[in-house]
Amino acid sequence: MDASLCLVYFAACAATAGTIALVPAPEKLESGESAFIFDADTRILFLEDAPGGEATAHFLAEALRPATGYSLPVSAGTARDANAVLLLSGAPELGAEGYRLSVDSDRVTITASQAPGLFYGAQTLRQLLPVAIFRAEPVSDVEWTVPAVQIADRPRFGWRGLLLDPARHFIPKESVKKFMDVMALHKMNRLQLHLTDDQGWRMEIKKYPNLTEIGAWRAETLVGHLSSETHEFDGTPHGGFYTQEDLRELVAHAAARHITLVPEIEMPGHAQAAIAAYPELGNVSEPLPVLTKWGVNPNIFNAEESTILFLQDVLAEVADLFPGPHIHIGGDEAVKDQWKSSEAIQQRIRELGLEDETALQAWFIARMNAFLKERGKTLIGWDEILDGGLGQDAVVMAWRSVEKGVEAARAGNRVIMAPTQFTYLDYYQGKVQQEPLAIGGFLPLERVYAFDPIPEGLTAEEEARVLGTQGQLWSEYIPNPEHLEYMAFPRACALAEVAWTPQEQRNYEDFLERLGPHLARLDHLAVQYRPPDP
Ligand code: TNX
Repeated sequence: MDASLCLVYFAACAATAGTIALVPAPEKLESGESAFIFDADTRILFLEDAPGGEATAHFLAEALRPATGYSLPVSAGTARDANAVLLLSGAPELGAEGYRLSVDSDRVTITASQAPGLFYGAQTLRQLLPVAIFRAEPVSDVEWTVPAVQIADRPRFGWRGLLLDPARHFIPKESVKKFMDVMALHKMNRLQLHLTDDQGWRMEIKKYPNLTEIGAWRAETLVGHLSSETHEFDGTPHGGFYTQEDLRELVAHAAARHITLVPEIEMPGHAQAAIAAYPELGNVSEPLPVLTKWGVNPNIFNAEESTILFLQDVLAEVADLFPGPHIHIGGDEAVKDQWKSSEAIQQRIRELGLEDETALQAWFIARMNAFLKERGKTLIGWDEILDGGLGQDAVVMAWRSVEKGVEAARAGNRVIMAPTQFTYLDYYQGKVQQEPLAIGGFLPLERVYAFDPIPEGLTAEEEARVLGTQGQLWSEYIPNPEHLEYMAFPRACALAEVAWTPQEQRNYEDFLERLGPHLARLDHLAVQYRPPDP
């Protein structure tokens, strides 16, 4: 072969297959021969009926501006013009979140039947460009080439989630926003905010100001691991909370990225910060401080009618503020010691004609379920809410095991698979001696990738109840946003692919190959990820 032809051939390869590194991988991709090149005259056009077309067009123009230096004009198009990105309505067979993306030398066309699909098509387009597109500063020596492709894509699961825990260590709202930006790049669409726990209450509640005036602040924090022999404390107050105004800002930021926030208010356990603020919610007479260390804790809410009403008032403010359909009420690790020894609780159990403390917890959850239902919301809880019986309308987040999720699906409940074994991103991701202090466990990148949220042995009907999966970033040992990013990425990149890409198409070796260029994107976005092991 002529040497110059060979060069052309390799250059073409580099422009097409060689540079395509999409995370998560799409359902179908075919590479073509040519390429589209963005220049300062490229226009972004939404044809009138494109769902959410105007918003996505602006999002795309903004996303491309910093690195290219171009202010690409956005307008409502009428014709399929050349040198343009076209956003169109169509492809209903790909569902609400699916899209079609086609690139030739004249134009890029993204087609979707609903707004999320169009947005995900735009995210894919960003990843088809040279990785330098993710830089924050203008880059002059790059040609903004998009290889010719035909993509038809849609997610495997509708719930592609991550959990942030600002209760243990507060996370400033700007960091939550950056986190959402990176989530959206991975087509993740649910962000659970663990807003309350023993160590802090993080959401302003207008009716009960002490929740944040007192409950959002702890005197100091444990130094080192909870399991260390002698406990030392740092002597530094820690706290913070989101005002309702802050939360509205986060809701808007999420909505613009097709992310639904899932607020979590813990009950009846993990309640010490709330009890510190309003002692009548607890079971003991002595006052309690906001907790300064970690672990499972005996101080839980009582089950008086006044406490139920208090918590329903809180949920009413939560329901008003967060537009999403789901509210998480925790339900995990509610140690029953205080309920067993409390005369008032025992009296209550008899009054309600219940069998025991487990039945009382189930009754407690059922009260919240009924309340949320009246407000058009669906209750979610950790898998302990199955204990003692649960309404079929509640969604179960299986965390203790996949088996708990199977149990829930068989009981007729919808399930989100969030088991420690595959999705606890607070666990160690390498050798303990070589990693910063973590809670324990071991969850390397490969193991996250190996997760299949649909376990063996379910009927088709039960499988359909598995809504998806979620990664947890519990923050006992995650003191700041940089460390949060270190724990989250690249494991969340793997989880995004678990949640999005058809199971039969997933391949770890192939993922690792794409991860190389993908991490260059995260570098440009200043994400402090953990470099994968060589
Ligand atoms: C268990 S997961 C908890 C959290 C901790 C986490 C640490 C769950 C529902 N409860 O309170 O932060 O373990 O890995």
